[in-house]
Amino acid sequence: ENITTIEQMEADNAMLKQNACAVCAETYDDRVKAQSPHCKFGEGGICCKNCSMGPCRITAKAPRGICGADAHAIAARNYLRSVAAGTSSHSDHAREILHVLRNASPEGNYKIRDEQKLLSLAKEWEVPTEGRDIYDIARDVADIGLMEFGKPEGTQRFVSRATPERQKVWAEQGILPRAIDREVVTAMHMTHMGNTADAEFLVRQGLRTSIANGWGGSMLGTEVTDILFGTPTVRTTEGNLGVLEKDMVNIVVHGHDPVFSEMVVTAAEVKELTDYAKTKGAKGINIVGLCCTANEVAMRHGVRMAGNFLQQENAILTGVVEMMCVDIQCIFPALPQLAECFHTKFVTSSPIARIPGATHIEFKPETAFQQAKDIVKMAVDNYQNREASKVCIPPSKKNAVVGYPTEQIIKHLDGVTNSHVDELGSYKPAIDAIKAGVLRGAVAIVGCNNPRVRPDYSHFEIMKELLQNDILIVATGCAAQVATKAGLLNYDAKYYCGAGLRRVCELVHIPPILHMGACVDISRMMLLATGIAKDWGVDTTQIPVVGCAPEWMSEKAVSIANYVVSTGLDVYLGIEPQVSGSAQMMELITEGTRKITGAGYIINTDPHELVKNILAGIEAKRTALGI
Ligand code: NFS
Ligand code: SF4
Repeated sequence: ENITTIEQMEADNAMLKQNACAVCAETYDDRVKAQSPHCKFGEGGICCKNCSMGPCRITAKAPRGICGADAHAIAARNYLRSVAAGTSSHSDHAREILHVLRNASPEGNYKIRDEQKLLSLAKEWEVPTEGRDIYDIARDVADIGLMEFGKPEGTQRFVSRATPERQKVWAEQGILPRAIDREVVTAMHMTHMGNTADAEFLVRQGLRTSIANGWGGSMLGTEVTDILFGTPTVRTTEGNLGVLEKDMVNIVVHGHDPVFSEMVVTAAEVKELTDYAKTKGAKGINIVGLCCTANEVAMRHGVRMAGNFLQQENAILTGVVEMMCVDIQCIFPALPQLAECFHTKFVTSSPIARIPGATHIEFKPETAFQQAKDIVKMAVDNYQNREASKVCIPPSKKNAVVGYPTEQIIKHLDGVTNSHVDELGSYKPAIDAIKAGVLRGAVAIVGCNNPRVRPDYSHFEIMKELLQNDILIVATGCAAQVATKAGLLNYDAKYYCGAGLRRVCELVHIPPILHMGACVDISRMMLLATGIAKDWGVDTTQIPVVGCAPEWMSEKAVSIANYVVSTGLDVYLGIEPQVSGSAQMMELITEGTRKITGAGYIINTDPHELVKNILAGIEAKRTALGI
């Protein structure tokens, strides 16, 4: 069996837990116990502290807050605030990168690596390119991109990339997003004490705010990251904690912003530093990634992936991490304290994510390369402090093939021997396979892992069953890393597929789970679904393609789920959104949005049941299309 089972992964975790106990370190599972049972009001979304007359909690005896807001208003307001926070996170991340693009120069630390992508975006935005310096064009493009955050009028530019039917739906429903900041601010305003109390309108603003993410901030983030650091291509790498090396200086980059991690990766390749590591008795420098940053650097450099969200403490618990350096998002504030139990240096780099106990080195684009070299040197200097008695590296790791943005997928489809010349550059070969039933459909599996359920298990079970049922999977974020750890992200995984999917994998030479990147790259998935729908001649809501987040946890995920629904794709959730204290909200997110966008959530905390729901949903789409 060329697969790592969940039981094996759990055995690794147990081994590391012993290491934690040996040094009296606390880990997330201890805190899960301390936090259980969770507060029912919070779980149901019916605690409001939006003003200081409260906090107000809704019970049978007290069905309204002091101002009179009911469970529906409170749950909907809290939910909208999550969408706003999630949209802010992805979009602020994108804005930082746009500033880097704006200041890129041939002599500076950041250069343009994908001129083609820059030129096509310039063309899309009608920026003159003829005879102009590429860096001047970049500045103009960046300025337009930055205006998407605060332009006084008009709607998001990337909306025009959606199917014509989608654009019409968004316009008719009044959910076309204006400037990104405007939608977030409107969401915050609407949820202020004494404003909207009608849940439906809060849900509508949630959709609009999320489109400003998926078809705004996130899409900008992905585009500009590709322009600066290169559009990803297919690469082979490895994943799981076994990528940490006993006799090398191990540096873990963790977070989301490639502006930071790209530089650290580049610095670790500098000969002067690798030589320096050797003078310290190490065989070299081993850079590995964690969480979405892992996806970013794996797709562009083949950097190996140490693991996903709930493995961040485990990485430190191996005792061989000389340094964990982080930028933004999904970073446990528990890490500096945990690092203190070992020799590990914990470095924060962003003013957005300051954590007590960390060494803070504020990363600046102007000095980035030098700073990255200093950071790497600091890690090398720390190698001698490693304590042999605390070392425990689980050997598990798997090969993985990563790097399938839409451009790569199209390229593979073009390679299908029997495709006609007029079908080049299109999704027609994939559509034909779906129409013929060789493929039943596709599922985008995304999101985090979450101790509310058996971590990684839901992902794993859902992926295996979908593959057996001839469903192609595209994956991003921490979900993609479950596939990596399991060994499902390589060509051999075709042996776990149904006959149809296996044939497609062989014909097109792809693994059955396509790694599309970080969570910010779920925008790529929206373009993939849109491309398929356009080439099919239908709207996105009609194609047998859906989204699934089996173990999501973050507010970013709430925003994502909303924009996927806005795009017309159903979203299957394995964790219940925190609105169950309101029957109206439960109805709105599962059924109500269908009347607005044609899609909604299907929620089931049992992964096997959720798979059944997905398969039924895909078959229903097929039937409606008459295939
Ligand atoms: Ni997505 Fe990436 Fe992972 Fe979840 Fe966090 S790393 S942006 S939010 S935990 S998938
Ligand atoms: Fe209570 Fe209303 Fe204030 Fe919320 S806004 S805390 S429900 S009084």
